Amino acid sequence: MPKYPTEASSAAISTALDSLRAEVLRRNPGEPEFHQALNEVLDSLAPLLAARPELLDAGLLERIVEPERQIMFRVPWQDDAGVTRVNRGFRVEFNSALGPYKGGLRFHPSVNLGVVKFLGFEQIFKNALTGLSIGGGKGGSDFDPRGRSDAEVMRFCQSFMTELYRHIGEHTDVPAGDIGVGGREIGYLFGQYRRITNRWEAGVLTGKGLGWGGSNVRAEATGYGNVLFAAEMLAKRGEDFEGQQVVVSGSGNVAIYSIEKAQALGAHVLTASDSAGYVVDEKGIDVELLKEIKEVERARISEYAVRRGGSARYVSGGQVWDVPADVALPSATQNELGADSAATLVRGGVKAVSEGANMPCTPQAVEILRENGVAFGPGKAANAGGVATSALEMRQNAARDSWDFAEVEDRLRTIMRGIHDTAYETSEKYGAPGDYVLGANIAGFERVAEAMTAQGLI
Ligand code: NDP
Ligand code: 2IT
Repeated sequence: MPKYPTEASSAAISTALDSLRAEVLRRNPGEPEFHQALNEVLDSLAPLLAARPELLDAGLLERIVEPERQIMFRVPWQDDAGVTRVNRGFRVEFNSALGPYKGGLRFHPSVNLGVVKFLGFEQIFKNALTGLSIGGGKGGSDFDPRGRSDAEVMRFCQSFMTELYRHIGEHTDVPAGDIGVGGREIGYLFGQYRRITNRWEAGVLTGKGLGWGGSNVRAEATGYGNVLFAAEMLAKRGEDFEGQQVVVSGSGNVAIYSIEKAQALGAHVLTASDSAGYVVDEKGIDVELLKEIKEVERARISEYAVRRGGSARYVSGGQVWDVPADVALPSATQNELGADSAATLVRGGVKAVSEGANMPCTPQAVEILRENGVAFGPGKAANAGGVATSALEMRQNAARDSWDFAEVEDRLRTIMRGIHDTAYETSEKYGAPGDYVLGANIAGFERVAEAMTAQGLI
């Protein structure tokens, strides 16, 4: 049984955590997303540190908040008019105690070092929670793929990989997709890696095409996994997805496959969105139409309402959280669901919120959901199905094998149930049953901390 903090030890722990926060702020100025992600983890750790004070030794906390390596590089490329463009590329190799650095690449104009560090930091604990052998990293660029031709995206990817290739490898660092990086981009990146290195090294990237080393279910995995996680949270309350009204934000990879899986479980999914607005469809989102518009045509979500006719309407601006629902699945981007939206969801009777995106709920929103007894699945647990399936892709690549859809989905289901149960049981053990934020942070942290301790001062 854990020892609970005495007055004195709890004071010592909060002093240690506060001075760490101050030091991280001082050394990493102007990186609000990184500070936010860091605070969320540190806010959860006091009960663990009280029970296991040895985790405060050997500078463990100081090491865990400092990336092992941060790479920033120039990415020059030529647009279709022959004009030279210059973007910035990033790869933050945060922690490799559990395995090669693993995490996606994001191409979006909002990407900067602080955003990549927030995502890389989250990824450490997310990857630990999967129980698989993957460290944490993240990368990307402030390149904006929107409105760029296929040829421009290819030239950009080739230039990006011309620097990145020297830092990655199947045993070193294994990137994948994230916002703005899907199957098309992974294809161009893999092609350039292969060309430069003269190696057919499948395990260097995940999210590859099914015909050349990709895994079944990887495209679906994050959305499917998030819905499976939410289903586990609902089951704890004696409920399931059948007949539930669901709101989903975003209309990219995670949103589309969250909608598909929620519908397969009998839910009525009302919304999808992009950065310009959202659609509400009283008949339920037509996921095949959504895929056609977003995956094939790469058009805007407003187009969905035009094509769908009567049952759907487009709301320019505004947010899906204004639509009353039983379950909310934020699946677009960080800090897209704030305090006002959380209060609106609570007024609408929401029972569960599960984060398909990384850190989509602000800390104030999470607090409101918690105060109102809403089941809340934090991204590092709820959206871990994507990276877990990436690890399954690496496993198939290493064995030069390929598993069928049902087998990979079965494994994904088992992994998501395991993540849910680990987070839940940890929350119980530390006196906060059902607090998945606390449970996920402690369980993820503990696994990384034990590996780092065992491996000595590195
Ligand atoms: P996509 O690029 O496929 O889709 C992103 C969606 O989010 C689009 O609808 C996009 O709209 C919207 N969006 C992006 N940025 C903003 C913004 N600043 N404001 C409003 N809307 C925005 O990305 P994914 O679906 O892959 O990723 C979505 C989220 O899920 C991210 O937080 C990502 O980190 C997370 N995630 C992804 C995983 C994966 O395997 N892909 C795994 C785990 C988490 P628009 O087109 O208008 O920009
Ligand atoms: O945020 C994430 O977990 C991802 N973008 C997926 C990372 C991966 O390596 O599959």
